[in-house]
Amino acid sequence: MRGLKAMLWEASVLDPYEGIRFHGLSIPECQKLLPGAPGGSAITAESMLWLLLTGKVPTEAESRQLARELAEKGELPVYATQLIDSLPATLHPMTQLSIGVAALNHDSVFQAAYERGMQKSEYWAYTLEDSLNLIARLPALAARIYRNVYKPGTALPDINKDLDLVGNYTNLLGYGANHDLTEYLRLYISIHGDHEGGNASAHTAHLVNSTLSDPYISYSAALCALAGPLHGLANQEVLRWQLEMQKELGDNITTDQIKDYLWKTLKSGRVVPGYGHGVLRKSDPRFIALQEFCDTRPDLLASPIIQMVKKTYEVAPGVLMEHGKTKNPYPNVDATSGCVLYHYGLTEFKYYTVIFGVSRALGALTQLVWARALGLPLERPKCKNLPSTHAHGSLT
Ligand code: FCX
Repeated sequence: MRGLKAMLWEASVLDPYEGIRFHGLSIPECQKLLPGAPGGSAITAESMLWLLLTGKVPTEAESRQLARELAEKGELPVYATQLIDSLPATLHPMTQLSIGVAALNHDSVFQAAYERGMQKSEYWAYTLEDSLNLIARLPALAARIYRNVYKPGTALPDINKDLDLVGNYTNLLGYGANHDLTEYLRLYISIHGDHEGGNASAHTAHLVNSTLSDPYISYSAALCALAGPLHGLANQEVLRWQLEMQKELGDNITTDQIKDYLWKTLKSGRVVPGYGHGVLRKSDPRFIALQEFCDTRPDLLASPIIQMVKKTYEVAPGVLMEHGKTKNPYPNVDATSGCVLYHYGLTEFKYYTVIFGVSRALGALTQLVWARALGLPLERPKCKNLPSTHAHGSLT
């Protein structure tokens, strides 16, 4: 279905050469226009959520009002904490997130209203309420998973009503005192929020919700798509791959050594994680924005893992072009996103896609609201059959 326009998506457009635009705004334009948190300059999740949902740039006051509203709804119900605490710490954090999000449909107002017999014209309003409630609860859910898997026995703070969503999330993860990491996560979460509707996670939410499944179970399904290594799990895979390279070749690695390592990866039949894309045909502007974040901070510039990302970027496109398979030899956002987290001490890379999952909710859920407001139908594409499967016994 590549290139076949088969979905309606209100909030963003992905151009192969320009990259993502959110309601017409490029990432640098969003960085200029969308309000940050008090004491910070990175785009807040609330500002991006407002833009995605309404098509308008919020004022600072509007963004803060939304932050307060989300913080007030942010605590997890007891049944959800008990469920998450009962899961084995060895279960992948993405599976735990998908389970937790699905379970929150216990409180779905959409499902309750559907049972009462609501009108079709009311679908969007209940979808909106469920979506905002879910986005509000994601930091507490995602942080509880992190605590259970990596820091068992430590206390989780309450939600601070004066903080924005990402401020609370970083605080709950135990990194609230690290201003740079909080700002990085604000940028990360806002620019990962939406990437047009055809990506596997957003598309899954759209498909499942078209059956009138509520937003919780629709987004839980989307998280299962995000958990695949060709999609969101790539940010975990990039770090694993970079660390393996570092272990084999040391810190002062040369670009020639990286070239050899890239060929070794390709010749073993593996993909180079963080490179290539289904739509993009140039370096991902999200990758560029995260690199620019690194360029303004001396500690990140001096970090061996960030230097390795930069050196890899110098040679990987050439190697991938020579290899000749991928249509896009340039980096996508995953080529750098996890490495910055690693530098800041958030080293548990199996957790990284959970952060992506907190973010992608902004786009995937707001577009469910529009799909229901516009009365989009049940999605049911026609299939092409293989003639041979109709013949009796042809598959034996
Ligand atoms: N390394 C090696 N081979 C690659 C490659 C890479 N980074 N990217 C693409 N190829 C190969 C494909 O595997 C395919 O090989 P095949 O003909 O033997 O099946 C061929 O090149 C053509 O693929 P192409 O059309 O360019 O890419 P697709 O749309 O099929 O796939 C992804 C796009 C992103 C899945 C692919 O580039 C890839 O596997 N990249 C590495 C994983 C990754 O970084 N994923 C994250 C993507 C994104 F940012 C996100 O969703 O988060």
